[in-house]
Amino acid sequence: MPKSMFVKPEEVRKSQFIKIKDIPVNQYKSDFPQELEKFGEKKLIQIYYHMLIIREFETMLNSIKIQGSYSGISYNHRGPAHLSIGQEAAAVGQSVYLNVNDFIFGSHRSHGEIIAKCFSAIDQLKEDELLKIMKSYSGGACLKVVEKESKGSIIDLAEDFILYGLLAEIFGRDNGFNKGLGGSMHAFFTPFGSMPNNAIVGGSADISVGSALFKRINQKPGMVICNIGDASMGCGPVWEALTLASMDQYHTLWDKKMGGAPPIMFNFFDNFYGMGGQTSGETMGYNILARVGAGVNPKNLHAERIDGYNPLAVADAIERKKKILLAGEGPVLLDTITYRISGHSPSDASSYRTKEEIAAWQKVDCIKEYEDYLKKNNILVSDKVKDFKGRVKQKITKALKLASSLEISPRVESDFIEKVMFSNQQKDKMEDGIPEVLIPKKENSRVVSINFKSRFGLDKKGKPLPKVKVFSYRDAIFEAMLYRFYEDPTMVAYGEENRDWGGAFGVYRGLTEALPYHRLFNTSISEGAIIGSGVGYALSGGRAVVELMYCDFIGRAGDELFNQVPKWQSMSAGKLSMPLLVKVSVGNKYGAQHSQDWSALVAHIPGLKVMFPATPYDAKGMLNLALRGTDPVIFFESQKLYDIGEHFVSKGVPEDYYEVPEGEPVIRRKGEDITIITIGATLYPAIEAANELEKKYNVSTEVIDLRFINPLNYKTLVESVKKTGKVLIVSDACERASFSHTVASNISQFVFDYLDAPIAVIGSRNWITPAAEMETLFFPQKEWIIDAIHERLYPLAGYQVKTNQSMTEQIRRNKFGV
Ligand SMILES: Cc1ncc(C[n+]2csc(CCOP(=O)(O)OP(=O)(O)O)c2C)c(N)n1
Ligand SMILES: [Mg+2]
Repeated sequence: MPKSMFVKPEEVRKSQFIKIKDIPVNQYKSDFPQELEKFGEKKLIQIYYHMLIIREFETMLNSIKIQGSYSGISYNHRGPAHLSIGQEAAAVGQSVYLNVNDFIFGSHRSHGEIIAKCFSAIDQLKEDELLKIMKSYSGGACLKVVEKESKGSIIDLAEDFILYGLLAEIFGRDNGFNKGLGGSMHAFFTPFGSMPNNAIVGGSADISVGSALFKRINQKPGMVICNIGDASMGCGPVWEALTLASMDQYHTLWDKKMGGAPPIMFNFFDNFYGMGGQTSGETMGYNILARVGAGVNPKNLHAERIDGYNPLAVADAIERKKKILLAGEGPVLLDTITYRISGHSPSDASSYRTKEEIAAWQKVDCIKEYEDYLKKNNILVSDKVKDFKGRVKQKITKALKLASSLEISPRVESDFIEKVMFSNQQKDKMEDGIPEVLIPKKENSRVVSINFKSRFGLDKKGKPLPKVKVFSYRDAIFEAMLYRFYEDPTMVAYGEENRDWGGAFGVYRGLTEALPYHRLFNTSISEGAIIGSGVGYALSGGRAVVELMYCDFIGRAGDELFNQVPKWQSMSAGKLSMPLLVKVSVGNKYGAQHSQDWSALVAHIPGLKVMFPATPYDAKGMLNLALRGTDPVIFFESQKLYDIGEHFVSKGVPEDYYEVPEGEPVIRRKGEDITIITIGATLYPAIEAANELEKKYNVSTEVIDLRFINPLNYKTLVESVKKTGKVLIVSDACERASFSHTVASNISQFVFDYLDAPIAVIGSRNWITPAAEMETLFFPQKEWIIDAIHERLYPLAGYQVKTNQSMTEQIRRNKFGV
């Protein structure tokens, strides 16, 4: 809690009632003369036309999925198609008042939203702007295909471009918006403000908040809409996103000039169903979804239920809410009721609803009702309707013809995916500009105190210097953070206790005095949204450092870490980059839920870079490397190391900027007989073991600190093993399925012929972490390393084991799962 805000007992203990304001439900009143004046005839007709396009696009896909053909063209689409037949008015009405700078994120059911947003942009942009976008997108490949077939205007061409690009994406083709790597549920087209759509229910919520934070913090124009379904209101990350988006601090603590809260609208396309679960009445308790707004902030999130079967009611709401958002008074919640006539997916037999219910909604079909409305008011005539329908059918048929042909629309080369797993760029700053800071670096109190510290951690006799005198691992991280904050104007850091507290474990102490609130802030205890919003911030163009405090809290941000952070660069075929650093700290002393090294979990996920420095030199050099890159990095720290000084680089930790070469393990101690590979803090017991082996048994041990988990160059390891033939790998992670086993398995395969014995893996016991006083039973100790070497690799003359590290014991432990 900032000291500037006083929690007054007499205030908070006062007796009172919370008054909740009314939440409007379907308050829009149709008034044609007014609507005509407001939208103009052309726009009113465009709305109709855009709805028809979406309906036909989805009808075509339905026909392809169910019958294998449409309009005489046969095609077998093996992938998904979550259709939005019935929901067109909600999508088209939404985009009427959005421009290219306004972003929409969506769900698995977003073909309609993509088309609506892009067609609206086409109507707004000038012809030369449209051409420029189409010519530059994927080197003009998509344009070349549609150009051949299009004889109409630039607008006509741009419409074909969108329909073809989207369909090619759905069919997994090189000319798709994301070269077919996104597919139906993840298609998007950023030049028109159509941002990533997410196959994880509610997945877009926190990402959208991050994108809105990017706009607010970097003073970018426009707003952000998060389109999600009514059932996603049951998802934890959605609640976390609502919380993060409505933190008081945007008004109480952030500089007024920033403009208030992030401009985010949570728009729930409320079709009353999840897949088969009925939200209101069965799986949720909100009765009317908009009610939820009342629970989040005193403004009820400006919540409203609106009639998403009337495109003009939707457009009206967006126009009103946009003003609120741009004025920094958001967030906004919209409960946009709609109905999907189509099944959840083409295989859905609609066993959970009656034919009568579907028929009742078909009777008030949003396109038919709107068509009748325009006809009644003499804006549309039957002949024109026929023309439109003919044109629409022709356009969709053309898109299908082009996208279904493997000759016209091939797939990407087989090695393409590998090329886009990482962006691998180096950028000092994500955008030009002067970073906003509060004081010159040299005036920072921590910088001043660091000046009095020794940048090497050992005295002349090789003994560690007292902690207060030494430049520590913690200081190293601080220096790298401070450096990049003063270089990259887009860089922000946030998480729990990031500001006044000094960051988890005091690592950020000194940053608060250096940075304004909008660059360094505390968040709600919302691990999912902390990481997810980091994804949105990074893919919108900024650099973010987000923090999980303890590694154990990875579980709370599972989807974000496993599905969102790693995948958007490659699912966008490299069109998005992800300069996002996730800091996680491996604990000890705090027992079973605060002491786990889960490096293996993230090592398993393609698309993440994973680093684990064990020394101050590496902590600074690796963080420097990560903070100049454009890829997502999971940066492990160990609480056993925060106070430690530099023991290995005798010149100490440089004051100047430097980077550690990516993926390269480092030899900490040279040796000839045995190789010990360490991950994280086990470097230190390994060095102790190596010293003892040398001194007492004349065994020469090479100790290699892995420091990188992914990417990882095996060259140094392989060379060492070729020399010694004996390997032990040790880390603080529980032994079973640890990353050490991956390294062991790889080395065994790479240099099997050189090995004298099977590789020994030592990890923490496959237990809960016990109390601090009992931790030596759990974490690998020097003795375990020597015992394992004696038992499995290199019998030591006259040695008596202290623990049982034998193979028989390993077999026993496995048998009992411990
Ligand atoms: C986290 C997660 N859980 C479950 C699913 C499977 N699933 C896909 S769509 C869906 C229903 C979503 O309902 P809603 O959010 O209302 O969107 P709608 O499908 O109605 O558009 C479910 C359960 C998923 N994709 N992600
Ligand atoms: Mg739904």
